[in-house]
Amino acid sequence: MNSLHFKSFENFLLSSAIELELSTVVKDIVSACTDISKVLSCCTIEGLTGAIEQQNSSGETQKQLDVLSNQILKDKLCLNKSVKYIASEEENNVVSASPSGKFAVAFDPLDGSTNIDVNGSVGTIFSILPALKDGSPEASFFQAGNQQLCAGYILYGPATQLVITFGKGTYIFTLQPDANMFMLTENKTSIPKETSEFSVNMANTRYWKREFGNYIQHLLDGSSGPRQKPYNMRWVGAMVADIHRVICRGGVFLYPSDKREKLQTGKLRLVYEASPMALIIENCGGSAFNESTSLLSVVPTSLHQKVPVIAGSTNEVHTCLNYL
Ligand code: P6P
Repeated sequence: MNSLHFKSFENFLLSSAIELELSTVVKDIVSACTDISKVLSCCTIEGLTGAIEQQNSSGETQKQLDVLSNQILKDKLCLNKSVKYIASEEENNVVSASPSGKFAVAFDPLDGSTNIDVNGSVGTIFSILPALKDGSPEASFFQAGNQQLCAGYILYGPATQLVITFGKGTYIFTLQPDANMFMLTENKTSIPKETSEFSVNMANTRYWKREFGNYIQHLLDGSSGPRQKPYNMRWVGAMVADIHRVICRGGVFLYPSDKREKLQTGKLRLVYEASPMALIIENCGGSAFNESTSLLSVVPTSLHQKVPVIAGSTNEVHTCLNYL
């Protein structure tokens, strides 16, 4: 079936009766990410790979493309009168845009950017919250994930895909580069409740709590162990790519808290990574928890706060939580 049979993202927004101002913000994010996709496709030729001599708010060395992707999104959103605040992994503080704006937008502009130098998959993760009329700029981002109006990611892989939810199902669109349009290729996707595939960085085994280590060991024991079936493992090293696989074919994505000084509450950031991913996953029948609570009910207390993430096929998520 050729792409003419697929509904475009524009038509999807119109037919879903998404509120007009929210639509303009989402379209600006998608437009900026289409520009990022073009930059990534020729970054090696343009000499844009590699790191720069500065760190982001989490103390991670920034890549040139982290900074450039952040700038593309910021420039676009600061021109949108409906955007009041912007939060980004690459910005220490909240950026104030239009004082009369209705929305607060948070994003990780280039998640998994260490994959760039090896032409691996990377992505942009975004979250849209109602901007609060009163309080500090940060206060608009200190809302639980279940207050999000929209969450999504763009996966820059063999195909560039947009995965998005407005709270009524999760939809997958694929970029048709010639037409510069995203076409609906998966309507109301659904994550299988059971899985035989887990996603974790096994190199961190020595840092895990005993209970989490037991959970993983029983997956590795396979048919001869208490789980009584074989498990497979995948780890791309970019949350967007690993979560996308979980959304497409099931699985459980695991980044627990560990004994390392900076990772005692996990590695992934709540506001612009875990919360949007949790809304996306819960809207296609999956589950997303820290090590005890639904991630959508966790209220951020700092902009770059980190959380553990146990997310994906519901039954496997709850089995893992029972170990913890
Ligand atoms: P590790 C990328 O740096 C990231 O924030 C996520 O996208 C990814 O899932 C995780 O960190 C990878 O962490 O410890 O395997 O390098």
